[in-house]
Amino acid sequence: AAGTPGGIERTFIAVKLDGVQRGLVSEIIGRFERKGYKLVAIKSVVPSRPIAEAHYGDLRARPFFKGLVDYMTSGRAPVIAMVWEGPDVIRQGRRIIGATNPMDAQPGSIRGDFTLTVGRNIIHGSDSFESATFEIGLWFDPEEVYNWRFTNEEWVV
Ligand code: RTP
Repeated sequence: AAGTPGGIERTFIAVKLDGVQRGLVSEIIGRFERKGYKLVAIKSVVPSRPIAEAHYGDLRARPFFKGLVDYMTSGRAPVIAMVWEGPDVIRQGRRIIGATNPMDAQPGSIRGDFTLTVGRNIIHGSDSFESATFEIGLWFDPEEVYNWRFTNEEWVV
């Protein structure tokens, strides 16, 4: 059930513009696909200031907040916003991504393999059921999230 660890969940994952600039979109999507997760929404978007501020609302008091929002909204590249679905995808997604600070991110994780500094850590992933619900609703209209099923028959012919 939604919100039960180990149950089918949805999470909001975004390749940030530094990840787009570095050509890591397919690498990041590939890691979630190969793990077995299902891509139920994706779009390329330059977030408005209100969306970026709401997305990072819990960091409003932090000294890097304005710089972070300026960067996200700069339009130097879009953000690739996605919703991924599957068992435990919120916590597992955070493991696939790795720790926020690249010094703490394990090799084999996305940040461990590709990032050097916390301010350019290329990807975002929701950190709880509550933030996933909030972020999916913030970045996507309901009709942009498409419910589909894996099948290994119908596509062959
Ligand atoms: P995210 O939400 O992006 O997955 O990151 P997180 O939960 O692992 O980390 P959080 O503490 O929520 O920070 C959000 C994002 O803010 C930027 N940041 N910059 N310059 C700095 O010291 C600093 N600290 C954090 C990072 O882009 C981080 O992902």
